[in-house]
Amino acid sequence: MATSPVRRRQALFLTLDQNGTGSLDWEDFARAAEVIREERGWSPDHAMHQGLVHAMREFWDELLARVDTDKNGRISATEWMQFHGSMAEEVRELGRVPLWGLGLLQGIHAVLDIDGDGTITPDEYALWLRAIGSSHDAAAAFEALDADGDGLLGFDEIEALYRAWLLDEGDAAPKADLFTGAPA
Ligand SMILES: [Ca+2]
Ligand SMILES: [Ca+2]
Ligand SMILES: [Ca+2]
Repeated sequence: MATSPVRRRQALFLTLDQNGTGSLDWEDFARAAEVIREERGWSPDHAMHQGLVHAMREFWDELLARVDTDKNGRISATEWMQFHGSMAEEVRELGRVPLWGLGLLQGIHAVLDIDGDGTITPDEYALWLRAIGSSHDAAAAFEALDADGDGLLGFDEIEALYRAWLLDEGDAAPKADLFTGAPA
C-alpha cells in the first residue's frame, strides 16, 4: 500500500500536533525537546539541550514565517496543506527545492541532528521518532532512507528525501516516511 503525498502531509501534521489542539504551535516542539532531554539525561542548561532548543526555535520561526498565513502564531491544518501544495508545485517545476526553502530544509536537518555534529545517525533518528510519539520501526525506516548506505543522513540526502516525501507516489513513493518513519 503506497502512500500518497497528501496523506503523508496529513499524517505528519497529526503526528506533530502532540498536544492535540488541532494546530501546530511552539508547545508541540517544546514537548519533543523535553522528551529528548529526558532520554539523554541532559539538565535543562546542558549545552546540547540548549543547542537543540535553539535549532527547533529557529526552525519553528522559519516555519511560522512561511506557513502561518493568518499570522496568529499557530499553523492550522489548512495552512499546512496549502503550504505543502504550493511548495510541491515549485519543486516540481524547478526539479529542486527553491532557494527560499533551503532555510527550512537546513532547519529540519538541524533538528534531526540532535547532537549538532552535522550528520544524522540511526540513533538520533530513532530518538526523533520517539520524541514526536511515532512508534514506527526506526531502524527499518532509517535503512530505507539511507540511500548510499553509509549509516548517516547528510544534508544532500535530506534534500533528496524531502523532495521524494513531497512529490513521489505509486511505485516511486519513498519506502519510509522521512519524518514519521511510517513504512510505505
Ligand atoms: Ca495560523
Ligand atoms: Ca548528529
Ligand atoms: Ca547516507
